[in-house]
Amino acid sequence: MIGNPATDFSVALLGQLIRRGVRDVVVCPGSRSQALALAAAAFDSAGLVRLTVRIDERGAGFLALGLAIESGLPVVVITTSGTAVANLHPAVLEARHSGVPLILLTADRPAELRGIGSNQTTNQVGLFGSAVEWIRDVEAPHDSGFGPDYSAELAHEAYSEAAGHSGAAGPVQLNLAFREPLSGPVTEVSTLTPHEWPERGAVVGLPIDQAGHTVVIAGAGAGARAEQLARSLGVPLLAEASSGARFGPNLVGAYRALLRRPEFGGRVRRAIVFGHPTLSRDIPALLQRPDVEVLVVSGPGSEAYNPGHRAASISSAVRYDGEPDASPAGRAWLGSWVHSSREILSGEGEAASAADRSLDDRPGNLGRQQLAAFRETVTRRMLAIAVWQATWPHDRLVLGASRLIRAVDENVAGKKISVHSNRGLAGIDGTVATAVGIAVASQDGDGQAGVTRVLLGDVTLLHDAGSLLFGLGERRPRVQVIVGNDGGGTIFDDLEVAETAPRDAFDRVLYTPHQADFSALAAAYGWTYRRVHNRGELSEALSATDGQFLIEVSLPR
Ligand SMILES: Cc1ncc(C[n+]2csc(CCOP(=O)(O)OP(=O)(O)O)c2C)c(N)n1
Ligand SMILES: [Mg+2]
Repeated sequence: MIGNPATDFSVALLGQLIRRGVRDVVVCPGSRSQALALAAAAFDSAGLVRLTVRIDERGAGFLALGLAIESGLPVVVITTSGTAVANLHPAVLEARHSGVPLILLTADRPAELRGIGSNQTTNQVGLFGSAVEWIRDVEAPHDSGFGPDYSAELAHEAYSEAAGHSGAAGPVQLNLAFREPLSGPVTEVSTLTPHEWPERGAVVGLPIDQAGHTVVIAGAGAGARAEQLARSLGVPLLAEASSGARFGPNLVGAYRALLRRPEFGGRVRRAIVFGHPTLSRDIPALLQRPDVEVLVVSGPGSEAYNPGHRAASISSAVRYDGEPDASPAGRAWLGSWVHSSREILSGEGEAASAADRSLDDRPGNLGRQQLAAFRETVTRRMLAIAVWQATWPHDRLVLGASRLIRAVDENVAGKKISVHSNRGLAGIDGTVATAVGIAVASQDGDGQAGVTRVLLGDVTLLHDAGSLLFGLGERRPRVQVIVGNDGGGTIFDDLEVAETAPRDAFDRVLYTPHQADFSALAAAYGWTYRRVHNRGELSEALSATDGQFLIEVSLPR
C-alpha cells in the first residue's frame, strides 16, 4: 500500500535516527513540519523516544541543548519554515562553540514554491552559516519514494556529523521540503534494531615527563579528566566552578587571588589547559606570559582555547604514566597553593554551617551567634555559597552568565557535583530552557535524581521568561530558579565605562533598569514563588526540592 509520502519519509527518517542513538526529540508546532511532528508523537507513544513540545523555537533550541548536554547524545529539533528556523540560531551558535550535538530538522517549501514570494518562505539553506557542521537540503518526498536506503543514509550522515565521529561534535541541519498533502496517518512505528557504531580509535597522548612548577587549568567543558591529571602529576588544579573539575585534593578554588601573587602565579612555568576558561582575566594573562609553556588539551568545541596563539602543543588528550611529583619541592609547590586557597575561602563556609546548625536546632535554644547568622541579609557571596552547598551529586546546577557565576567561582570550595553554564558564547539567553532540558534528561529514569537549580540574574531570567512555560501534558521536572534581583544588569558597573559615561545614559542603555514583578511572573506560569531576605529563609527555600520553584533574592546594586 502506498501511504502519504511526507509521513512515510518522516517515519523512516526518524526511525533511522532513533536506531542510531537519538533518544530525545523536541517539537515546535507548525503546518509544514506536521508529518515530522506526528511521526515523533507516534514514536513517543510507542516508548521509542522521549518527546518534548515547546511553542517558542528559541527556547526549544536551548532546551534541546540542555537535553544533549545531560544525555551526551544528539538531540533532534523539529520546526516549521520561516522565522521559526531563525529562532534556533542562538542555541545553534552556543552548541557550535561548546561542541554539543543537535540535529535540526527544518521543514521547508519544495523547490517550485521557493523564490516566488510564497508565504513563510525564505532561504533556509545557509541561514546558520558556518554555525552548522553539516547541512543537506532534501527535496520533497514524492509518490515514487526515495528508495529504501535514502533515509538511512541521511540519518547516518547527520548523526555521525553531529556526534563528531569525524571532527568536532555540534549542530547539523537537515532542511526538508514537503509538498501537499503534508501528512497522512502514521500506520506503524516499530522497534528498530539498534545500529552498532564502530569503536572510536584511541587518542594519542602527549607525554609529560616531569611536573616542575606546573599548574593544570580547567575551564568550561574540561571535565573530570583535568582533575585526574592534576592528581597524577601532583600539581595544583585551577578549576572554574562550571568546569566539571572543581573538586579533589589538588583543587585551588581561590586561583584568581593566588595567580596575582608573585610567589604563586609568578612562579608558574607550565600550564596545561583543559576546556574553555572564561571567568577571569588572570588565566588568559598567565597563558600569554613568555615564561610560561602552554599545553592545550582541546575541549569538545570546534575552537581550541589558545590566547595569544602561544600554545606549544594542542592535543585531544594527555596521558601521564609516571608517579605524582613527590620531591620536597614538588610537594611544597602543591601544598602551598592548596593550603593558601583553603585559607582564603574558609570564612563564609563557617558562617553558613553555623546557620545550618541553627536551622536543625529550631525551635530549641538558638545560640546568639547562630541566630545572628540566621538573620543576616543575603549577599551575593552568601547566595553563591548557599546554592553550592545545597547541591549534591544527584542534583544539577546551572549558572547563568553575568555576576553570580563569578561570585560562585570566586567563593566556593571543592565538591564533585554536576555544574553547567553556557560558556560557548556566554549569552544571557536560553538559561532557563537549558536548565529545564538538563532537568528533564537527568530526572527521567531510575528515580535517584534530585533537583536542578538555576542561579541567575534578573535580566537573564527576564530574557528567557517564556521558558517558564510548560504546556499541558508536558513533563514538569523538579527545578528551582534562583534569581538574584538587583534591578538590572549590574555587571556593567564594574567596567571602566561606569566611571566615565553620564550616569543617566549609562543606566538606560547598560544597566537597563526594570521593576518586573517576579511573583506575578511565577503565578502566570504556575510556579511556586518565594521571596527570601535572610540566610535562614534562603536555606529553607533551597531545601524545598519539589515542583517548580522560583526563589527571588533582592541584592544591592
Ligand atoms: C544574549 C546576550 N545579550 C546581551 C549580553 C550582554 N550581557 C551580559 S551580562 C548582561 C546583564 C545581565 O544582567 P543580570 O542577569 O541581571 O545579571 P547581573 O549582572 O545584574 O548580576 C548583559 C545584557 C549577553 N551576554 N548575551
Ligand atoms: Mg541583575
